[in-house]
Amino acid sequence: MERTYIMVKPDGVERGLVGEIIKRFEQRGFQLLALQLLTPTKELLEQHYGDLAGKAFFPGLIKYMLSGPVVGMVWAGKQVVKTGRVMLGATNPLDSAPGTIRGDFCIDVGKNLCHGSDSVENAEKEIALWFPNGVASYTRHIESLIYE
Ligand code: 3AN
Repeated sequence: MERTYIMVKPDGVERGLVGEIIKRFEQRGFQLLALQLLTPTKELLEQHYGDLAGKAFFPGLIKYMLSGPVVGMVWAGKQVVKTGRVMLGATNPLDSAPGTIRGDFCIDVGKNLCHGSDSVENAEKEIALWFPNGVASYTRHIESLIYE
């Protein structure tokens, strides 16, 4: 089953939106495989955002992400990478549709609450980076209520 890495950023944790974000993925029918609260190191964030290193906003992004703990999660399900990003909304919350997490809860791109992997390949890389001890799988007994 496809997996994705979803992360509630420091603003989302401080604002008490962790439960709301988990709720949306649970309600949709995706399966929670891993969950952790941690304050990331600069090195971990520089690896995670490696492809943005040349951007003018990069130092500000790292500072923001170091401002407090984040909640990292692995979710599994059919097309969870693509659907997860639809559920988060556009990167710039001003372009995020109402009904999406960003479209419902934030305004500025530099405080956009959450992260979701942008491809299946990057999802697996991010899961390995944030959960270096591995992620277990388990059988759910409700699959027939969610998938045809
Ligand atoms: P996404 O998080 O939607 O995959 P990316 O990978 O382009 O978007 O950007 C990663 C993060 O960098 C965003 N979530 C946001 O926090 C920050 N970011 C992206 N673009 C900007 C920007 N123009 N100004 C400030 N921060 C930005």
